[in-house]
Amino acid sequence: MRPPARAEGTRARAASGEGGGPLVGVIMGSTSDWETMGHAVEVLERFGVPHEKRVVSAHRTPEEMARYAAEAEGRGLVVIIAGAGGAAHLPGMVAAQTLVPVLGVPVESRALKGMDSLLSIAQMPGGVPVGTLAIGKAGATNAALLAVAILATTRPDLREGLRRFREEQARRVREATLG
Ligand code: RP5
Repeated sequence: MRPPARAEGTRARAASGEGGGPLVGVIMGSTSDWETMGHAVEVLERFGVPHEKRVVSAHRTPEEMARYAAEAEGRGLVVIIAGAGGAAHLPGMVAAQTLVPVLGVPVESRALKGMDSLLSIAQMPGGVPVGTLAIGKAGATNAALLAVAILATTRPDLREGLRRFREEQARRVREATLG
């Protein structure tokens, strides 16, 4: 499958860090997922990564989901972060219809505390990968950090940003006081 010329151009732009359209797509199955998925967007904003956020439901708007996946590469998305809860089919069904890497975030469900979401996202059949993160806020945060790390393979500025982020995190642990 040869990527369209626009995708080639966007990849070059992603590599250089020049401005333009979104490089990371953050999608979620429902507005109720935003409380969790907002943490992914927060990280992308902190690193200055161009992104978009959208509700796309595998069950309630399957045609839109298919279109989003089919158009993702041509629109220049480099990574898709997909969050869903319960019967969490969104990340897998998007991954089935695009070559853009999909990171799945299991949203904590009320009934089963997100175990259903986790297993729905993690247990993909061999051949159609979804990079599955932890349930909830940690998963959303880490999905965005992984997206930044993927972009950082060709962006020294983002690599440096990640290095500073880790240093700052370590400093806070060392300086933590109890009681
Ligand atoms: C999933 O169903 C969504 O990802 C959400 O986590 C869950 C519940 O959705 P709502 O009923 O809150 O809209 O598709």
